[in-house]
Amino acid sequence: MNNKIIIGGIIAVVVIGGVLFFLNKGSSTQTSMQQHMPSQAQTQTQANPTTGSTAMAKNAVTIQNYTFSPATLTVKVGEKVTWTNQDSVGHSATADDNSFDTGVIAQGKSGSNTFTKAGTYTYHCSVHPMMKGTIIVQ
Ligand SMILES: [Cu+2]
Repeated sequence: MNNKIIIGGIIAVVVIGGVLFFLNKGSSTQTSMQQHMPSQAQTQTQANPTTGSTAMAKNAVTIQNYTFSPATLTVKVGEKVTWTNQDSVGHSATADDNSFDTGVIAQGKSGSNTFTKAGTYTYHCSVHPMMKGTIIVQ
């Protein structure tokens, strides 16, 4: 009799454990989806509704060794430019005419701006004003 109770208890623990494992898997998937939410909210405050790896690959400027690379980038009207900081110090991409400002971007992070008007936009880093770059919007 006691053995049956113990075996029944073990089976119950295994079944409950299995259910909890799958529930946990489900919630961790949800968590990874939710992690995209803050970046979207952040982007919206910067008036850039679109995010995504495809957009990042295109029109990407890398900030490394206190340099914007490429220093001059040509894009089309309506396109988004993404700056990714590879330096351990923070940098920004700030328009000389203040028409856009990514804010200070930490190491490994990105900032972006969508250019809706044609023109030549010279910009600099607000932390290190000697860092300069140009976006040409056609
Ligand atoms: Cu800088």
